[in-house]
Amino acid sequence: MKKILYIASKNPGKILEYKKLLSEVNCQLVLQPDFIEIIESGKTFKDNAAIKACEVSKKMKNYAIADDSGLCIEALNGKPGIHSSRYADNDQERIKRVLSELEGIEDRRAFFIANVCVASPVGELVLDIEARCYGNILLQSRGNNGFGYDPIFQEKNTELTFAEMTDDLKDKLSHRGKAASKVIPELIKIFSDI
Ligand code: ITT
Repeated sequence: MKKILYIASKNPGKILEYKKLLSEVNCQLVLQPDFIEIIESGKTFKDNAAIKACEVSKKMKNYAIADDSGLCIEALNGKPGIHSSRYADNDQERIKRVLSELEGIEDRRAFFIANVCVASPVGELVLDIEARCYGNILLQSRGNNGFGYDPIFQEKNTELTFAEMTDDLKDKLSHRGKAASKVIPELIKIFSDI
């Protein structure tokens, strides 16, 4: 029987991406049970990713993977940053808030960041990887794929928004995809030993 890896997340967009990204790891992916409520009390992406992975792994007595991610906008001094998921009530409102805060501002540089953590069945942090993807915030949304701020984030090299990319292209270029590509070889080792 395959060993279990919990995805410590309640974000459907992220979960979908992890199911695809982690398909080559020989494990059974299980979602974080609803009863686990985690307070993201950290001051950094790393703190929050570690809190999520460690709490779920300890409670479920299995390996767990979590990410804390967000959009950092230069002209807004890094906001929404670690508050990206709490910037307004839903994705549409969050996009509206960012666009209104950037109204009249020429410098649209931004990056997405993901801190991915894996914790062991006793709640010990075993992996911690950070990755970024650079781009610009558009004046209005473009594209229908993805989740969160994807429609307003234009990736620097392709000039496509994440919402205009195929899943495969987003996985190759995104903060989460880049972090996952570093985590996967380690996970393959962990899950081949047990
Ligand atoms: P979990 O903690 O349960 O995983 P969450 O949505 O609260 O879900 P975070 O605290 O890490 O997760 O917040 C990340 C937010 O940053 C997310 O809700 C989006 O608004 C935004 N975000 C992160 N990665 C993104 C991506 O690939 N595309 C668009 N928006 C993204």
